[in-house]
Amino acid sequence: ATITKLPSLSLDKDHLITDFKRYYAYRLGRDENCRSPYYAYEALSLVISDRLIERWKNTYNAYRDADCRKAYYLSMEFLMGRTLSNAMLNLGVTDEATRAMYDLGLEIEELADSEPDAGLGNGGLGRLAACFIDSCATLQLPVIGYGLRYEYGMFSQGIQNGEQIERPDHWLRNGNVWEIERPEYTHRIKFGGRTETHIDENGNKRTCWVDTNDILAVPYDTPIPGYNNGTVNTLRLWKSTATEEFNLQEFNAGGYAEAVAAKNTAENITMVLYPNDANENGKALRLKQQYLLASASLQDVIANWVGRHGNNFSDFAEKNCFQLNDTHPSIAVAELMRLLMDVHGLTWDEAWGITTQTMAYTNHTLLPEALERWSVGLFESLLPRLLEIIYDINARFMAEVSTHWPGDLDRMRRMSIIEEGAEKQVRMAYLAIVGSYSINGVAELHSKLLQEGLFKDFYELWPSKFNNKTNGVTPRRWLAGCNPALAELITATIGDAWITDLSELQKLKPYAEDAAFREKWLAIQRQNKQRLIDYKKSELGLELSADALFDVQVKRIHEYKRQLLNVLHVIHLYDRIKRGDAQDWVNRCVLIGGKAAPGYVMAKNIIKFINNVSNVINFDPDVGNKLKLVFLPNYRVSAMEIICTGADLSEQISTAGKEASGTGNMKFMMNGAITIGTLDGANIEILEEVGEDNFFLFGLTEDQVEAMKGHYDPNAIIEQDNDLKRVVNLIECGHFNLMEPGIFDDLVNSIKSPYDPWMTVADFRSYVDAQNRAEKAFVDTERWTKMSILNCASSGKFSTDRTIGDYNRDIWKLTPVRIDEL
Ligand code: DL6
Repeated sequence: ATITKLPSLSLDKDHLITDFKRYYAYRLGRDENCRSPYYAYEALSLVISDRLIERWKNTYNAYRDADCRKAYYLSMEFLMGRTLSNAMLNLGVTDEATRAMYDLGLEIEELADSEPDAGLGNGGLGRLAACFIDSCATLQLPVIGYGLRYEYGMFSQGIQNGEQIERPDHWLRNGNVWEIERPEYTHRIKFGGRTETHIDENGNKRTCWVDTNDILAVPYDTPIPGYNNGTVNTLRLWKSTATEEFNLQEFNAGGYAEAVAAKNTAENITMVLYPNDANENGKALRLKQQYLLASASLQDVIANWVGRHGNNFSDFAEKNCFQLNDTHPSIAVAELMRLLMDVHGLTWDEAWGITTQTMAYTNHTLLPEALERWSVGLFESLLPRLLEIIYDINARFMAEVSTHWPGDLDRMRRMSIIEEGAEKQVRMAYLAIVGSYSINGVAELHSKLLQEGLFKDFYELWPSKFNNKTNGVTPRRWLAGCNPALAELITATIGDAWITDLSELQKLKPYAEDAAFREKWLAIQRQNKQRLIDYKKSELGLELSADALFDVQVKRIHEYKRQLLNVLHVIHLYDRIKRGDAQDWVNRCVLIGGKAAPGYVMAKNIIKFINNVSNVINFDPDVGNKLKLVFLPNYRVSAMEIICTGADLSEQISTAGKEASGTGNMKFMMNGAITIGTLDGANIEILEEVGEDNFFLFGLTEDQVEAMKGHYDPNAIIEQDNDLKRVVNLIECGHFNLMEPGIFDDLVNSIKSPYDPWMTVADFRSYVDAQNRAEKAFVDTERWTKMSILNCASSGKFSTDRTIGDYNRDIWKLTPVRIDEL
């Protein structure tokens, strides 16, 4: 105890300066000749990190002393973005640190800007995990995040000749000041080999998994501070490494190169994040990643348990629960069974009882192609013991189905965890459902559609397992942090309770009628638009005007998200200008950003299309300032922090029934942008909160989309709509690819196909009408500002504090642990 007992570190400016200087000069070995802000960023981060670490220790001790129930959030992705600004905000030290840096002649924004994004995720699902752990810490809930420490995060996107190019994101190149390696908590992970059964000393049949190729999972911990509350939770990310004996064996046999190669094979597992958000990856390496996450995390929790309770697991389910973030970590169901039975000697029934009382599953997509399935052959060679357990789970489950629906073979076939066919597959989502006590979707409509469609059979069997947990975003990063000017105005008007209770924003509603308040609001929105323009100016070589309507769509590029519909509207506006139909014109700047999965040809084509259309429009003298189309390259968390504050109109235009929830929609709303959107995902709940007068609604409903299948006739729709006909004609006649004939043929054919699942053409007319309504509202600045204030004021529901409160009330049932502030 004495070697770690230290006086607590001060948060005041002078102490920050002293510590900063020490780190800068000694730890980093820099002096005044160093011009790079990066080292100043590192030095300040070390100063802040010290202050987090002492609270971290405190929190750890408090959880240990309380012997409290804990939840573990298992996720293949944690899209954290940058850490420094958020850590300072939550620690309540932003002002002192800003002044400290100022006294040293440094600008804190410049420092913060030199931090690389931790891009360990694809998009919504990974960012949700990051928002969740912020809220858990703020609500003082004992929740640990478990994930993978990818050496390379989400690729960095470049644009060459209008096309996406992918560059590796070696985000750890300069180290990572926020993490602490904890080799003492390393776990061994088995792959390959075979199983053996024998009878133990009590006469019970035991299975051993032998002759395996093992690797090690080494944890790296990152502190996750709550907002001004002394709590610092843990995000534990696993890195794979080779075992010592593996290297030695090869080495002693004279195979130095082989030993190094073996090390590489082991380290490859956590080398790179798979950049697909809506498609299964199907690669052995991906299955290895999933298993490594599940096994290392479960072993970690069990080791902790055994350290306190020995091999007595009778209270384990009372004290622990695991939330599976999507289907990716669902192998955890079988792995918990294996660990409890094979390693800790429990019977099947005991182990199954614990598993099904501790596992909870969140589904994040209705797209069947995104649900993980693994071939039985691959499973057999990589994880033979796990396959046996899955077969056993399935056999018992099939018996239950058959008791419930005697003789219904078709239903058994539909519900089986093992899909029969030329190549048998393991349906991982079904494994998660069978092994979990709770199954949730991420918005009302999504949860309903899971119950009525994708998981209908399971819902009929276990209706009480199913529930909804509408997503959110953390208001610390997505309002207080990214929009300091607006945050200050809000706090000056209604106090600062909104930062931890976002429903407080309601109190802004009356101020929508206050002209002086509106003026301040508008001035900030304008300033933020200018910040967005300046942020992109150097990259784009284009002058944008803050007077224009900023119409923004940023998200992964996918056909279901319908960036194409957006571009069809842009071309329609261009066509109007060219035809001289531009009376009462509203200048508009359309910004689109997002990454395409590297193997998704159509999505990459959409990026090329956006860039080609933008090249034609932006440099046409007839168009001038009336219309601009800009592709924002390399969309990521830190970019969104600027983009979402500078948008007027938020494009949420997916085909109804396809977007599980969306969370970008919430970030825009929170920052006062107004949504133009379909009745899809969380848009529906946004509309409910803000009301139809403050939302531009359009498009088919999910029911109508379903009903139209089989007699959808896009060519007839095009034929009957002159505006649309001209738009399609412009594309077909090669107006946007004069020097590159034919490159957009597939794209046009896709929207003209009666089998187009996204029904882009069907929503064109009502989209254009909604856009016209948006323009009318925008030119009436007073009305628009009122709408903007009311959007922000109505966004309280979309805080992850509310979401996590719901998870905790219905699924986790944890008791908050108060931590004494230092
Ligand atoms: O729940 C977070 C996020 C939702 O907001 C998005 O609507 C949803 O697409 C996303 N899901 C995924 C998983 N795969 N797909 N598609 O990223 O989750």
